[in-house]
Amino acid sequence: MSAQTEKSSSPTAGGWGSAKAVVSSLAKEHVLLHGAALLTHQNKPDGYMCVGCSWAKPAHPHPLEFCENGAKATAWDITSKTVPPDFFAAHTCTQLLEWSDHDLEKIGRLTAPMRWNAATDKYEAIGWQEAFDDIGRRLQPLEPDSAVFYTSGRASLETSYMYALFARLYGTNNLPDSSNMCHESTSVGLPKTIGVPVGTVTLEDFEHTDCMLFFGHNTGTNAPRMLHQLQDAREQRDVPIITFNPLREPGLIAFRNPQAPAEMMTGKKTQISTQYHQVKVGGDTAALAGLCKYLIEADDRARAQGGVPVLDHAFIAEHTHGFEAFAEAMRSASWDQIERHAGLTRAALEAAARVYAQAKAAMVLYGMGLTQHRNGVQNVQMITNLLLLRGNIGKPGAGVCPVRGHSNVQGQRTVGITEKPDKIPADKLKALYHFDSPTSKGMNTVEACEGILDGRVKAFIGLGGNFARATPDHSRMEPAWATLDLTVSVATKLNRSHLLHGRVSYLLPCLSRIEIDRQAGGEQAVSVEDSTGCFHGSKGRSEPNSDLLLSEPAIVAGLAKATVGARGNVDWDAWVADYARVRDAIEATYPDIFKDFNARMWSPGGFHRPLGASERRWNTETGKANFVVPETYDEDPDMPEHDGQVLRLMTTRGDSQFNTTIYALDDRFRGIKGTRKVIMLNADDMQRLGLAEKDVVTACTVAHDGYDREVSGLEVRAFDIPAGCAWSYYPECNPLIPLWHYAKESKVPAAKSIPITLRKQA
Ligand SMILES: Nc1nc2c(c(=O)[nH]1)N[C@H]1C(S)=C(S)[C@@H](COP(=O)(O)OP(=O)(O)OC[C@H]3O[C@@H](n4cnc5c(=O)[nH]c(N)nc54)[C@H](O)[C@@H]3O)O[C@H]1N2
Ligand SMILES: Nc1nc2c(c(=O)[nH]1)N[C@H]1C(S)=C(S)[C@@H](COP(=O)(O)OP(=O)(O)OC[C@H]3O[C@@H](n4cnc5c(=O)[nH]c(N)nc54)[C@H](O)[C@@H]3O)O[C@H]1N2
Ligand SMILES: [Mo]
Repeated sequence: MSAQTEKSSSPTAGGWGSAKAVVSSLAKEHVLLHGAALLTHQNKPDGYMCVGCSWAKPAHPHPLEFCENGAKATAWDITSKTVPPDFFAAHTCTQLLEWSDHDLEKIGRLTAPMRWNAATDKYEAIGWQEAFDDIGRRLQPLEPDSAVFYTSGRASLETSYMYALFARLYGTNNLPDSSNMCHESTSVGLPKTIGVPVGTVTLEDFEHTDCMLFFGHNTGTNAPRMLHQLQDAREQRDVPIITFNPLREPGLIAFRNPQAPAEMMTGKKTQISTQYHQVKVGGDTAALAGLCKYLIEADDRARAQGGVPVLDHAFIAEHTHGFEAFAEAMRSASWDQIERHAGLTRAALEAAARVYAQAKAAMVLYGMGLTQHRNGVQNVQMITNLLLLRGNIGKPGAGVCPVRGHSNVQGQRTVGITEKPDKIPADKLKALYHFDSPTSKGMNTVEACEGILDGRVKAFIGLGGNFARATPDHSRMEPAWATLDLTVSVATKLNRSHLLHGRVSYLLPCLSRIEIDRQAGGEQAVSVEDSTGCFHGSKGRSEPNSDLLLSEPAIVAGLAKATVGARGNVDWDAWVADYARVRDAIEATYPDIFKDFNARMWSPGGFHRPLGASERRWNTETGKANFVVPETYDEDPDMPEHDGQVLRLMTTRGDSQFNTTIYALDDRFRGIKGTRKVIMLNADDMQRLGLAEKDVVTACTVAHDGYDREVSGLEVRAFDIPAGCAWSYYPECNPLIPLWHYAKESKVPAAKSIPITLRKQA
């Protein structure tokens, strides 16, 4: 409950375990030597950008600028294992549905375009042109809004721009993406408060900050390269790091740099968090309110006594709107209420607030622990409230840092992947392509699921990802896929979404970003945007896995030509021959962001997009940065009052996975081995519920909507987690999330607070 300083016995991220894991991942994919050579180019200005996370790529990289999990992602992509058409000849889809997620992807890279044959229930090889033509013929007669064009956040800026244009020329804004399940609470929350949809922190800010606060991000597993910046800040300038997380995540506790020989030999490690607060799942609005209340009341006292103010009143007066109403709400919030909802003591929250109050420049970093809640948008806005109180936006060392997920998820939004027509420059599209971009709002991820259930959606195109597995409510959703007329998946590896197909289904295998992309105009490069708003070029360096693979831009162009023909006068072939032309088109569409795109994409460290908030220009309705009064401290309106039986379940990633891609069954940092069918509980809750270590239980969702949602076979483990909370893995527990259990405003599924009860299995 209270602030804790680090004990030396705690687990450590990095270290020998990490180095060993890199070697073993390469060996498992039979690419030990080739992989090791390739990794020296990962995240380098002349190399390829890691297909894992979206953390910033420094201008002066480490000799080896990759982490254990980035190396795993690379090994997984360049594996020498392949899935030829013979494999599909030997297995029906129904048979393959019995396989685990891990087993399906582990078999290797897809090698040839395939079409599902209803008579045999098998995927069979087909020529590319025949596939494109048939897909185009089937899409053409459909009502455009009955087709969905999903994107997972790995596709490059070039591919994403082409794909969004294709969907709009076809006539729909149905462009949901993985961001709808991820940082959409950020994309909705930040524009209203600070007038930008993305974070303001850059790598340089880490060198100037005096304080970092982390909320709901598992940095050691999900953005491990950031540990270098945290280690530097701790060691060189003793910067305090305050973490709010229900779990004591090893990466946020201590780090041993696996690429620093001295640290490896001497066992030296750096303490990362100086305070660690195990907030209750869903308790962040309350915890942040506690910090804000302390600051505002301390400021009231200081000013009454003629002391030094705690708040930045000059900033508040010049740059913000709504301060008085917010301050009043915080003054009237009771500590009782705050402590109960946050699961933290007033003393602990005050200890954190005092450190924040002393920092000249502070930043807040956060992840899915904040956004994937019913109050996810409000959580994000509480963060900007806290920052605004001390003028911590728009000065060096300060700002907000939503740590994005997929390696180009932020960039896709920047170049048009969005279901919201007001987020795209329709006038520019009209000038360039002579068409009226559709004006009705498209479907986001949850709405696409609803449309699949109620029959409005007839065709689903997936550019990467594993939609059926990543989304909620599996037992309701899975049977519905068979009712679609057409499903098309552009993918590198086989996954469950490909097996849950429509009446006609295609599987189109593509190059990975790590592979050399040869086109008529020579070897091509692509580009991505990282979490700090910097754009980078990326050039593949590995020989493609099969001669039949096409690049993603080539596949999108093939589909577009066959479907929308000459509409828009786009010379799709010229774009595929030379992606620099696509970048010219991106620049013409978004001239302020992508000025001199082709020239600047190779700048070391990337080139930064202009952000008004970073210069204290506020692109909001009030023309100022807005304080927002929280509507409620109640974590979750779907959560029944605690009656001792209902637990709040959060579902997260483990160390050996990238989203639905499961590399192995271990979660090394958290000490879980050989299984993902586990549920971690507080020991007191176990006792009260009559459960013992290793009991096997069925988790059941508490929702009174007529559907039974269960996941069985979960082994119980006692874990250091706040009372009333439970933790298990994504995607195994996705069947428990009702489709309607999502963040208000952003519709991000509330994967971090599922009300469940447990039933002991015989
Ligand atoms: N190796 C690897 N890297 C990845 C990914 C991967 O799967 N593997 N996925 C990528 C993607 S798409 C994304 S979005 C990011 C995800 O990276 P994260 O944002 O770290 O996502 P999760 O793994 O879901 O972990 C959420 C964290 O929030 C904490 N948490 C849960 N509930 C709460 C809460 O109510 N309050 C607070 N304060 N904390 C809470 C959990 O304990 C956990 O530490 O990582 C990206 N990078
Ligand atoms: N319960 C729960 N659910 C969640 C979450 C959670 O924390 N809890 N997190 C949510 C979040 S943050 C996200 S981002 C989503 C992720 O949802 P998605 O982005 O849809 O899922 P991924 O698992 O990242 O997709 C993996 C698949 O992408 C394909 N792929 C990999 N590389 C490439 C490539 O280069 N090109 C193409 N075309 N295909 C490729 C492979 O076939 C692989 O099987 O899941 C969400 N779902
Ligand atoms: Mo994500």
